[in-house]
Amino acid sequence: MRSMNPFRASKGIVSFFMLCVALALTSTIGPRVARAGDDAAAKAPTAVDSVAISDAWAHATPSGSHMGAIYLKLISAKGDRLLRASVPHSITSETQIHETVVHHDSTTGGDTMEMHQVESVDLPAGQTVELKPGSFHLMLIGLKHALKAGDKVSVTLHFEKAGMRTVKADVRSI
Ligand SMILES: [Cu+2]
Repeated sequence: MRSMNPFRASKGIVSFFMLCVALALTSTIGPRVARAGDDAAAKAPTAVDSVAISDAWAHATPSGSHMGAIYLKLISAKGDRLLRASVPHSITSETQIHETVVHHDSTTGGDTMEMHQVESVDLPAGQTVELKPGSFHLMLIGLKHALKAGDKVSVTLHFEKAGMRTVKADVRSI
């Protein structure tokens, strides 16, 4: 069972980021278990149960914005799950794992995007799972201040097997 967010937008008119922000403003997003992507590209980490985390970055946000998003790449040697993520409360009130999905509407011929909060992200053994615009992302809700290009945001990831890992996400201009 998943609850669909009522917000929809035409692809190309509203950016993934802005869509994400708009969706996060609603409170009707229902969690569901996500299936991981299948972007198998990077090398597997060597240690058992370890998860390699790379390319963590966040969108710079306009001043006054209360929403942000963090993206990164994950690869687990033996298979794992990302259970939750957290960012210090000095930066944001809440951090959620979200997924954006694109649906093709055969009636109108256009594409629509919807975003859901997910309970976890599967990390199949040896496969790169990328949190990226238009897909999985970490949604920062209730930013205390704008994220400026060049800043670094500390993000702690909680894995089912690998435990807790903290990395720095580079803030990049949109
Ligand atoms: Cu989001």
